[in-house]
Amino acid sequence: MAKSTPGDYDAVREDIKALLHQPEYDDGSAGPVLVRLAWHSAGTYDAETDTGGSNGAGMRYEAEGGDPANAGLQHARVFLEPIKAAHSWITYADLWTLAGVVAVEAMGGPAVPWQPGRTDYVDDSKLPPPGRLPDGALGADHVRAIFYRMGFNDQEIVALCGAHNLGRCHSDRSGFEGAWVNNPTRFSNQYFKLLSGVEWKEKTLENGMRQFYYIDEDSEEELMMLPTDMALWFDDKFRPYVEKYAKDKDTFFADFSKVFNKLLELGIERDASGRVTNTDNVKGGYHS
Ligand code: ZEM
Repeated sequence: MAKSTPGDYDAVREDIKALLHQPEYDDGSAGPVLVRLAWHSAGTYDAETDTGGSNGAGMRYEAEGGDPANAGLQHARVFLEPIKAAHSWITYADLWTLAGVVAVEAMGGPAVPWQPGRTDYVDDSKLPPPGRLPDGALGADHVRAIFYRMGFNDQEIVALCGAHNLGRCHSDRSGFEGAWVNNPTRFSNQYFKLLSGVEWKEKTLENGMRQFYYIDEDSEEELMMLPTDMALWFDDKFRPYVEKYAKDKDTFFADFSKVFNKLLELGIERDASGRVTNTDNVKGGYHS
């Protein structure tokens, strides 16, 4: 990996793309876990207190990184270390979010607008408390409480959850097991097609976790849904968006691009030229 001039984000993008291929890792790709890293780095945002979010890369610290919801994301951070070593000028907060958007596009998804300027400066006594990320075992009320807190509406929630086209659950991380779709390294609207199109049955794993399953007729592969995924289908206000995205891949891609960018910008303040103005990242009360 060649060193780069500060600000050469294209060089960083190229190096991220080159590391996505990981023959020894899940489905041969680091892509899905990098998307999850970007999401969890930002998904702690609380609009009311203007705390959390991707600014500060707080997951480097035990207080945030040790949230059980973040189990397994050390793999994603380790994948990115050689990139940080070669391009030491990029902040972790920018690198983690950029890796997510590069991975989405490289796996066949939409281009997602991305702006740099996040800081790694964080007052570690003010890290977001554990419990700000969603719990897959719960239902629609919980999903709304978590995502409304960040400032998203129902349509945006459904679009964001379409990221479950990618990757899989690991019993040693979340306790859930399996992938949502047959080809979990290809970004598509297959998740919505399956959610709306086939019959899901509930089961309890040996570890006591409840999830939903469907045996794909062609591949005979068992696919899964979390209780929160099923909630998007059972809920009268979420369901129309699931149906729309199942039928219309282009609309899903356009909406996902917008909302993933919005997620990664939560808590980042910019001036008219796009420069980040809150690089001290110390305001707000994280203990409310
Ligand atoms: Zn996920 N997600 N997620 N998610 N997620 C998992 C995996 C992945 C929820 C959730 O509990 C889980 C969003 C929303 C929500 C990804 C992206 C995005 C796993 C499995 C769980 C349990 C973890 C494991 O065991 O490794 C819940 C409850 C959500 C909302 C209600 C949003 C929004 C995402 C991005 C925009 C991705 C890519 C994965 C796959 C990770 C991997 O390692 O393969």
